[in-house]
Amino acid sequence: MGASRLDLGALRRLPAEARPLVRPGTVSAGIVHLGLGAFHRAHQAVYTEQALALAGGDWGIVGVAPRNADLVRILAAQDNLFSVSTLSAADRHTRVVGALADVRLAAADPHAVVALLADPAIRVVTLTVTEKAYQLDPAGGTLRPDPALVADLTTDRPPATVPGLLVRGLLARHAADAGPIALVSCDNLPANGRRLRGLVSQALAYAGTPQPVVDWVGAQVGFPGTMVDRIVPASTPDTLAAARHALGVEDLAAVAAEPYAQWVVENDFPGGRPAWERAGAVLCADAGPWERLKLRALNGVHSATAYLGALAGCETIADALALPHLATVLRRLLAEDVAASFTPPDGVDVVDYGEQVLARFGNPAIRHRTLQVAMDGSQKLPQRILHTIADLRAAGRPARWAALVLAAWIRFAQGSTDDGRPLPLDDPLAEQIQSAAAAASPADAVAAIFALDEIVPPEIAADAQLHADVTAWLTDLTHHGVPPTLAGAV
Ligand code: CS2
Repeated sequence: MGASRLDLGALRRLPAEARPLVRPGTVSAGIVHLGLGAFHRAHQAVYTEQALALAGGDWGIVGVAPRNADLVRILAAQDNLFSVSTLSAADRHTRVVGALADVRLAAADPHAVVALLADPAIRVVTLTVTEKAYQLDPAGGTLRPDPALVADLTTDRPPATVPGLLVRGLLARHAADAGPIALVSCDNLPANGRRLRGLVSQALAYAGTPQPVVDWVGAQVGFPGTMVDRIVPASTPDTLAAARHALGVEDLAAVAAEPYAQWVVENDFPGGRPAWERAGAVLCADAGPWERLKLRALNGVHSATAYLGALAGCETIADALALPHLATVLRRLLAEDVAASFTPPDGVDVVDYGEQVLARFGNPAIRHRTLQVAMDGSQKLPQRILHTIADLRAAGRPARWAALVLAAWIRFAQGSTDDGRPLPLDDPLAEQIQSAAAAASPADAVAAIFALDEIVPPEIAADAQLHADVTAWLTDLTHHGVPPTLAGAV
């Protein structure tokens, strides 16, 4: 017999420290969140629940999964409850979160989602839909409408894409005169608030939206930029087993995360917002410096670890960090390239921040798979590595270690580990990347990758020194594999 399920009835049997901070079902909804993945459940849902517990407000979350029918079914059966386990080498604790007021599946009922966006009670829409769901070209942020998005923007059929849902929702909100709202990207896009504003305005233009509606969006819709941070790997059967052990009931929507969390949010909420600052979020005028810090010094280093680690056959980020010389190379990437590429937020030392990042990556209780971090490189590397390179090169500086990360990605895209085992390329541009990376020589592969203008900005593509550096690394990786390449470099 399996354990009974987590639901409202099970709450009073939970250990006291595992119970939600707010009484589930008692807070009415003020937020719609798109993207019900592990990251949302362990980040914004936790901050929002704490803000509700400390400051109140009608800010329950309606969680909308674009496509994951199983997750919606599971959460509905659990009365919208799920648990977050916080894991470190020394400690683990598990708590049920009561911030979700309801859950919806956009694919099954897109009209209900559009209606929610037009509901005056909803004043904030947060998004964690991953980089590719924005359908923007990663190099420049230009809308790349696929046939599904074209249909969403030019016909009356039910919207099937994230930009389509947002635009239909805003049109309906304008028509209903439902008041101001903020759309808050919590994805790791560069200048995510500005990117989302650009997405909406390009999509409105594509749809031939009348000027008064465009003006209404300009005046009534906020697009605050954010920096979001918490390492939350995809849940596995082990995650669920650990939650069952801690709770005494089965939680099929359980997630596990590191102890660290950070959220920096621009304070542009024309319809109000939860008191997230009471839960430790930083509300500010410009999240840009924090976002650059995090994308370059955390995510860029994460991608470096993922590609080099996967090539060397490491399953997790923590295993990869233990490869000889990898931590030294990452420290040099941080100190010589990342730190030299931009001005960090006041009072932050990039090298110290990087040390903290490496300690977090080494958390042995978090089994974050290299292949998970490696996916969607085309959507991630511009803001994680290419911007670092572009800023260094514009200042006339070398970008030696960042060039290694690009070479590792190209080598990864060639499809096998150092010892010949297959590596999957999970990327919306997989076909183009694979055929570019398969060119006859390292120099040709680098040239073909640099020619992918959806990913690589023109100033990088034209940089002969960078081309030579990436080619030299790729040649080493190809002939010697990861460990000797790293050993020879430091
Ligand atoms: C990771 C991020 O999967 C990835 O690409 O780099 O999800 C990372 O764990 C988070 O951004 C940490 O805040």
